[in-house]
Amino acid sequence: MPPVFKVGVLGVPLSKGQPRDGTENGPKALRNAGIIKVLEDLGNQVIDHGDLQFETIENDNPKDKIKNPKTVGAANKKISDAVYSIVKSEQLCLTMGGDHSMAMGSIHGHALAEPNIVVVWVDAHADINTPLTSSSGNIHGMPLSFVSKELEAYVPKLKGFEWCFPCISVKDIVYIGLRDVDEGERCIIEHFGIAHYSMQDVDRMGIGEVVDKALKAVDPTGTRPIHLSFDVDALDPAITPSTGTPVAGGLSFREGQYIMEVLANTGRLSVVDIAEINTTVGNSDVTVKTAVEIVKKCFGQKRGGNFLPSYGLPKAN
Ligand code: 5AB
Ligand code: MN
Ligand code: MN
Ligand code: MN
Repeated sequence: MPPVFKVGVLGVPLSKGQPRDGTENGPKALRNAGIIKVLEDLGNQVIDHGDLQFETIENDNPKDKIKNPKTVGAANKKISDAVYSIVKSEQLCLTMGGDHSMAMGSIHGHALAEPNIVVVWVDAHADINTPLTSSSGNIHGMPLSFVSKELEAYVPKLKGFEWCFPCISVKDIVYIGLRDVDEGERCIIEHFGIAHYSMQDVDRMGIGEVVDKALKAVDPTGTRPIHLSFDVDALDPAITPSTGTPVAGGLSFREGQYIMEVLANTGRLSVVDIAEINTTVGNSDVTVKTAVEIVKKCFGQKRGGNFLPSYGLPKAN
């Protein structure tokens, strides 16, 4: 029988962490694709918390290079509060983004509610630029630097982020799917010894060994709550073309599903972010369809088949 979860769904229509319009439509696109019913049909109890509403703060000028700091800071404070209360009420939280700056609030809220989390970051990118290493100034490439204790001394205090104190250790992070990492990010990964499995590792070891090693690296005892932050650009652009920063040579559909099935099987998933769908980049149907299939695997759907507790095996007479 499949595991059955109490799922709290939260829409996070955020786009100001990156330069393009369109990521704010992610939650609507997933809802229109029937995500709530899909989760319910797997036997889960779904509590829909609706979509957060974000303000665009006026005169939100760049601070040094950092773009939209007050708007992104205020939005992430709301995300943190919402995720905190969903986790506290013992729901497995699905946050539907939204650009990936959302993970700052999501991890923050999660860590406040569950101080012992590990973060599995599935992405082509490392998203650990500091405001000083970033060459784009886009906050969706920085969320992990704001929440990591070891990086506190490297992240300048910015207006709008006063609420965001570092709440995880870089030792609690593991990456899967990396293939576009900036110089400063690579330096951070090596300097602090952050666990990481790039596409080269996936090619060499296969996804089975990568996922085993990744989980052992951050949680050898297999006991800690898991925060999964899944950027759709981790997958190959052939299956998720509608995203702002696509990188060729990504995870296959099967590799993506495999990661999700294994994480669901741990029984320790506690928050799942799905980020960076951009409906205005090309025709988003394929991307949304892929995202729904991948998300399903986190919430109990198994490729080997499922049946609900209510299923009665028909007798011949
Ligand atoms: B995404 C880049 N490293 O900092 C930067 O899509 C890209 O959330 C960030 O992973 C990509 O701007 C952020 C060049
Ligand atoms: Mn990415
Ligand atoms: Mn990302
Ligand atoms: Mn992106």
